[in-house]
Amino acid sequence: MERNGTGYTVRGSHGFLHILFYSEKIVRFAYSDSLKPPSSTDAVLAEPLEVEAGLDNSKLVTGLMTITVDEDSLAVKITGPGGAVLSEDVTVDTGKRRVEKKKLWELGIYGNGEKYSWINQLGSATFNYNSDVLFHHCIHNPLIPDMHTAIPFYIGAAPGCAYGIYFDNSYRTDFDFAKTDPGTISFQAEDGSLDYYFIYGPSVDDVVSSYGSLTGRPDLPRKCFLGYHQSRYSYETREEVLSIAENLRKHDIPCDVLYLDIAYMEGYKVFTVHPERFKDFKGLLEQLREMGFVVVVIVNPGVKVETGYRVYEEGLDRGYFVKTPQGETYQGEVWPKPAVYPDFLRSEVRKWWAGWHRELLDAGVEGIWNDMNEPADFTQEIGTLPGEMVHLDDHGNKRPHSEIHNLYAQLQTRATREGLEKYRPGQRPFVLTRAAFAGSQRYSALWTGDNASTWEHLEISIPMMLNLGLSGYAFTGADVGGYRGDCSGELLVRWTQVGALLPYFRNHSELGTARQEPWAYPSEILEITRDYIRLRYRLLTYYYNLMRESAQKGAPPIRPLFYHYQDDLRTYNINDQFLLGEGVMACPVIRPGMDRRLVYLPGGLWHDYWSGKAYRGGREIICEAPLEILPLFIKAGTILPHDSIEGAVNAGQTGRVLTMHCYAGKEGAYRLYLDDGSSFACRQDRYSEIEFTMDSDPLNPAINKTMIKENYPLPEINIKIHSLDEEKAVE
Ligand code: MIG
Repeated sequence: MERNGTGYTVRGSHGFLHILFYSEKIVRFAYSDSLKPPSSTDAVLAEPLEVEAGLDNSKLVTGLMTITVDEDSLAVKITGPGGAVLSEDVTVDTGKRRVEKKKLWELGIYGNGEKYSWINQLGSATFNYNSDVLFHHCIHNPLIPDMHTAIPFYIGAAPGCAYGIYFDNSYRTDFDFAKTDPGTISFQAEDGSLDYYFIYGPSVDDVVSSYGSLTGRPDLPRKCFLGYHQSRYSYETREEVLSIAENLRKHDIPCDVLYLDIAYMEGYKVFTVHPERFKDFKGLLEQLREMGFVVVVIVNPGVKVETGYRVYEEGLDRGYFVKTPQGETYQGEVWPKPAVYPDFLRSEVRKWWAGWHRELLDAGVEGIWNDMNEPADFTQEIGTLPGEMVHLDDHGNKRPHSEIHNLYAQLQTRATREGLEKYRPGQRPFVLTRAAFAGSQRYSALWTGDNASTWEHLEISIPMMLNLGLSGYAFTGADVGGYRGDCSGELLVRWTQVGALLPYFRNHSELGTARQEPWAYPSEILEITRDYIRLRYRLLTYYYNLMRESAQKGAPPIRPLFYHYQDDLRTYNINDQFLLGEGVMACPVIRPGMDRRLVYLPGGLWHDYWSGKAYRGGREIICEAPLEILPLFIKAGTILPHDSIEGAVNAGQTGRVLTMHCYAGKEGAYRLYLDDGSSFACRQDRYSEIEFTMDSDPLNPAINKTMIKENYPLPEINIKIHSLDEEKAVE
């Protein structure tokens, strides 16, 4: 092993291994056939650093880890503090771009982006190649591993120890988590390089945070996008959208965001608006804005092949579409029938695409929804472009679609975001995507695509979203009520209870299914649904603060229980409870006809949010949960801001009165952040921060308030103490 630039290189019998550090805890192992490491994908933002290390033959010793390399096979072994083995290769096959590692002490495997799986993926196998699954099968089915999104990153965890592995390869990758051989964890790529990062914990939180420093963190979203979104495939006319808006207000349902799905276009041509059905588009958006709504429209990558259509003709003239190996423009098919695909790999093409958003944004559109960006292609059996199609990069190099495929959506969202930044300057952009790759969290929120109105899909949406959060993706959600099929009233209520606590909260349904807006149901269903949409608005400032934590430190807003109780093995396989931040625990009902459920309370004291009763944790309890109750527990020591919105309207205006709910029984602290919720003024210090602390007195804790920064108008702030008095005696 020898020093090579900022890193180290080992020359083996079949090639070179480059070892590079990105922090004390992030080490890259990159195999190549020269003294140069392979180039990274677009996912990686960080640059290698000098980390102090001692070189001892084939051993590299840092303050934290010892890395030993077998000079012949280039197999790696990593030990951590105290000599514990953190990772150990069984075989490395650079030709196949395959590593087999010993399954060591891991009791849980988590992450892997968007997967139809239980939270713990130990014992399973998976692959990553973005797919418009619904085209062939019903997605979210345990037998169909295809998903819209590819994030080749997993976490291995056990009490006291955790690591992450990010495989930086955009081709199809396959992972086996001790499924085929209970003693082996392996990963492999179809092509490209064997280039991966080992991230040391020892806590899961450390791993997720480091992964964010490597691939980027999401920006703080506009506050209104944390509200409730109402959508359908499709609101087909301006009258229909207006009546949806009016119904939301009439029924007193808080809602901030409305969607226009593909029917708003003329003949599914992107960047057009249907001249009759959406006559006076600008006026419509204006009217909706006055009612407190922002509007998001869908923009798919497929460009209709049609003489005289500006986007097609200009792109064709400039050679901006993906080509065949023979150099012709590749033609596939999506909604507009014959379609061509912009080659977003080139910055010039992204800039051009960004420019096309101008008219929509000038008319008053405030967010863009990128669908079908796996990308979908109806002409191919595989549902997407053949791998040999050709992209051109900024240096004029040809790159096969099989390499760019998983990055395609990310490149589109990047272009979309550029458009929003350019034509809505001063406003934080909102982009929603269906397909994604590692790093996409920098550009867009993500929804998990075509689920169905079934209890199973409600159930699976929880581990799916938790694993996405562990994969660096903070702003995610599933279609509330389910997309395909008809949603029953009971399912809508239970799903809204979950959706109201997941980061991205949108009710959306497919063409031809039963109407899924809350007022399409009997009044009892409408009322409970509305109550939970209101609960979300009461928690809006809390949620906004959680998103800020993600933006700064990478911690996802929703967390599996083991995230904060890594030493408690009983939390390792809990799929139907989750934490919102550290102090709020949701225990939803996800089965029909159930009016109670088993709840695991981790160690500590917990307050029942609804009844005020308190419980000692470290055990299971049975909790009453009639249809109107989503069991919620607040950990003693939690200080939870509540917004005062009762009625509807524009989340941007919320937060005028905040009540800090202080849950007694343990000391606690909370730092409240406030800004205008929409612009970048916060980057110029236009924000306020207040630190609240509470002592451990169970009856009458003292609450202290310290102003950390006061550079944004403060709301009226009230304090409400939830004590542990005799009536509420701890059970
Ligand atoms: O295959 O634009 O997942 O949310 O409503 C249908 C119509 C295409 C798929 C998306 C869905 C959207 C629908 N789209």
